[in-house]
Amino acid sequence: MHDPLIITCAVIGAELTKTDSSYLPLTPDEIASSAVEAVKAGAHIIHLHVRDDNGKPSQSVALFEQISKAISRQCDCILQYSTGGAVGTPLNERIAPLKLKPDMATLSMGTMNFGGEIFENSEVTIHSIAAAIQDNGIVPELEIFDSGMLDTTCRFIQKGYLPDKFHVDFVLGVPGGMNGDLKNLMFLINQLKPEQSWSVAGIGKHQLPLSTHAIAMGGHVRVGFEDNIYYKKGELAKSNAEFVLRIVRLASELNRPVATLEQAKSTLFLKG
Ligand code: KMH
Ligand code: ZN
Repeated sequence: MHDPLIITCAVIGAELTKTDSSYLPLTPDEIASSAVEAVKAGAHIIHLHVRDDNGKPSQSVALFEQISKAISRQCDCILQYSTGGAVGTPLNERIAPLKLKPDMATLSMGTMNFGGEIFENSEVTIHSIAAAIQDNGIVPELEIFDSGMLDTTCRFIQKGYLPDKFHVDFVLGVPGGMNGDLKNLMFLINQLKPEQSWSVAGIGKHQLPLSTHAIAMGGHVRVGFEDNIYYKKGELAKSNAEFVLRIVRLASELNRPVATLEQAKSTLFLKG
């Protein structure tokens, strides 16, 4: 029997602009409203990046605070801050918003090519972010973009640098990481212990097939504009909520119950 399904919505990310899609939420109000709509559609976790006045990616503590408060005023959900930021964001900025003590924060487990750029996560960087997460009493979500990052995770746990109970998210399809082929997801989950909770974030066209397989196999799902802007080939999604609603419908068709917020918190090692 699988755990009830947890849905994450990654509402904007750091890379996309209005040139990619005019439907992207960029201002603080737009990001908060889009997140609230996604939660009302069924999302449990909001994976949060913020943008500044010019729509550029930012790790501003004030903006994270403003948007988090706006979301929390309007709905109950699990707030998960990005510590990845944008490619090239300095370490001190990546960890700065953690002092607001969100429920969760991401921890990317290795350096990689990220499109034409380099997403730097040396062991020193991973250590520093892991320490900041732990010091603020935040639950990490380990972001795995490639199989070696799972090996790094095991090494960090064995050395006691990370808790041995963790939730892992496979982000598949970033150019430079593992591609979104289902065989890659199978390879990764075959290395996990049976009780390990995992989710998958498929990039672009991989989002729908990987999400569907995750629902069927007992994993959890991340959708949203950060990873994919198309609802179907050639048709832009108009909102994050559309993606979430589709996952809720698929779960119902596949007889996978969707978690309550309390069930999601318990699966993710969050205190009620
Ligand atoms: N924007 C990417 C370079 C995370 O949120 O933790 C990194 C990223 C990962 O989005
Ligand atoms: Zn992100």
